[in-house]
Amino acid sequence: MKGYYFITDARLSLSGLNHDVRSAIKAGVKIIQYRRKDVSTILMYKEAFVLRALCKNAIFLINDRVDIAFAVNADGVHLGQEDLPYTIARSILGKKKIIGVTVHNLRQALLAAQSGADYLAVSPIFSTSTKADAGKPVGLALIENIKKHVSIPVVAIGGINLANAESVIQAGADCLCAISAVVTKKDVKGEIEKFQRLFKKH
Ligand code: TZP
Ligand code: MG
Repeated sequence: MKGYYFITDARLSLSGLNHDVRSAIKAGVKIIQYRRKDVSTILMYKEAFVLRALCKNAIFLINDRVDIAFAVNADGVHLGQEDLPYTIARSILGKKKIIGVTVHNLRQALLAAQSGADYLAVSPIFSTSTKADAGKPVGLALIENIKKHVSIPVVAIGGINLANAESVIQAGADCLCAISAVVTKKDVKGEIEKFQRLFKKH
């Protein structure tokens, strides 16, 4: 697990969810997360069902919702600190599914890793307006610190753009996600490729 990690954002998207996910796939992205807030369960299910089919050759994860992940046979789920506990999600989804956990400090990172999480998302690295309740920026130092203590992949998220992405990779992030820097642009594929090129240098 290395490179650019795509997360949908229907509110910020210029071209729509399906277009963005297709662009990410065309750019060669290997992990796609469907993240959708404040819509009905039926709409989430329908959108996720379509995206699942688009992401045949990519890892397809669902944000927050273990039920939707199960319903569309996603490859797994991504959980924040206020979502279902990791152990409960694991017991519902089974051993084979991927479960990622967002962490904001070393204590949460150690706990998630010990529990069996498949990867960690460290957030928000920098300040961001994409997620209203993202909390205070944790900075690059937390990536470095977590990488010293855990062996599972670390995804960096929050306020990442082309100007600071290099520093995120230097700090040890295995993957990075940049939402607004990508989905608000006309050429989503082209923007993702710029981030991917940064990983090729390492
Ligand atoms: N989780 C933590 S920060 C964030 C999410 C979903 C938003 C990241 O968006 P951006 O536009 O890349 O700062
Ligand atoms: Mg969540």
